[in-house]
Amino acid sequence: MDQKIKEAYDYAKEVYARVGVDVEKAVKDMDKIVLSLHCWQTDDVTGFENPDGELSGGIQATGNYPGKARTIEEVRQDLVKAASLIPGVHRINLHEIYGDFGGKFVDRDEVEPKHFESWMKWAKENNFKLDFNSTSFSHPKSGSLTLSNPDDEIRNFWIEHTKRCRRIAEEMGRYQGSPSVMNLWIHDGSKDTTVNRLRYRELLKESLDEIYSEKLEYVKDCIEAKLFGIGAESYTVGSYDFYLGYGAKNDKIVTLDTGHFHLTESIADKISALLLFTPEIMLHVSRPIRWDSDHVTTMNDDTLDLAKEIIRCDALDRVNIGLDYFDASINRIGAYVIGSRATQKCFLQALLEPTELLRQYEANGQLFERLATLEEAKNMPWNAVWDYYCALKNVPVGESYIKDIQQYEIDVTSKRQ
Ligand code: RNT
Ligand code: ZN
Repeated sequence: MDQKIKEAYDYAKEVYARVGVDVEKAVKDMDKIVLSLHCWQTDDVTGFENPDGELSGGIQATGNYPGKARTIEEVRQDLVKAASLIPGVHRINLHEIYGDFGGKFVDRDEVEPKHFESWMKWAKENNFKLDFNSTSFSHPKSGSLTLSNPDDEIRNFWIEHTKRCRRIAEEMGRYQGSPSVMNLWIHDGSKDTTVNRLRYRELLKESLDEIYSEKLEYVKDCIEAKLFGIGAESYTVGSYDFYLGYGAKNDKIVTLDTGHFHLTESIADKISALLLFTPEIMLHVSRPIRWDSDHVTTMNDDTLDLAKEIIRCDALDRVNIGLDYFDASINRIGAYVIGSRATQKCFLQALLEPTELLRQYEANGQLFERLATLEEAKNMPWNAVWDYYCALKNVPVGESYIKDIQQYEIDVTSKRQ
């Protein structure tokens, strides 16, 4: 390892020891920060069911940066490249539309574990574990209501789809010897004043009851709420209150997508409340700009606060960390690497927080001392620890990954026309 990196790390250990922080332990604990990399940043949420179709369901990838992945091989190649620039061992999060359908049209109510066999093998070979998502959007039957649709034919179609997705996740979990996190997000909602709010929510509740009636072993079921979508501004059937209630009552994991709340709402503050009433937490770490715009995650205050709360609650073993953004305006591999490393940096700072000292101050009513320590902690040399961690894991230190991505663009993605 570069001598300068080691020296800076040793100095950081001294600084942190003064406030009672064990830097070596923090570095070890970084291995518990397992990210679930969302496959959909590779190709702007297109998938392989209908590669020429339009993205629907109130979400949109904006931008036209060249070089998006067009095939399953390209998606995998890009994921492997991105992962090689992110320290640690991580998971891959698939959507149903990314199945290996062999060029044939497989409808959502026909999908089977066999369509994900090649993914499972690939993941094992590349030391990834897989997570999964049912896909309600970008389909002729998506409309504005799926699992909450009063039309039985459509509702049953989506129930069947979601049940099948849970079975696929079960197969993944069994195969990899680690439960697969199976996330359910549907876009159901409406653009303008809705007068039958209760009815659609009743229907969604009934659909979920039916979907979850099948007991599985290797699946962690998650339900993801949202505030609104494009074209569904007035009413979202699966609102936060709805899923929080459902999750608390039925022992389901509530997914917190950091773009799915009012912009002044603190997602960090939800952690300690959810932990008391739901089994685990799933995160979709994102960056909303003015709305749920799915910008690339950066090391901002929101993400830092979220990471700190998780560490302060000692909840790493109950929190699943997924990323969720899709920026089509910049190099997509770069987008993964920036967002993943930013999330890791936030968790590293959280692990280096002098929490014990802060708690003592708080308990003693020494609030000046608490605030002063929080402020000083911001400029303690956590970045020296980050460089050391990257060097230790044999990934590029600092901004040096930029040239790797530029080279990959020259060699690989720029040739995709
Ligand atoms: C949409 C949700 C959802 C999707 C993915 C593609 O607002 O955040 O998680 O981003 O399922
Ligand atoms: Zn999400």
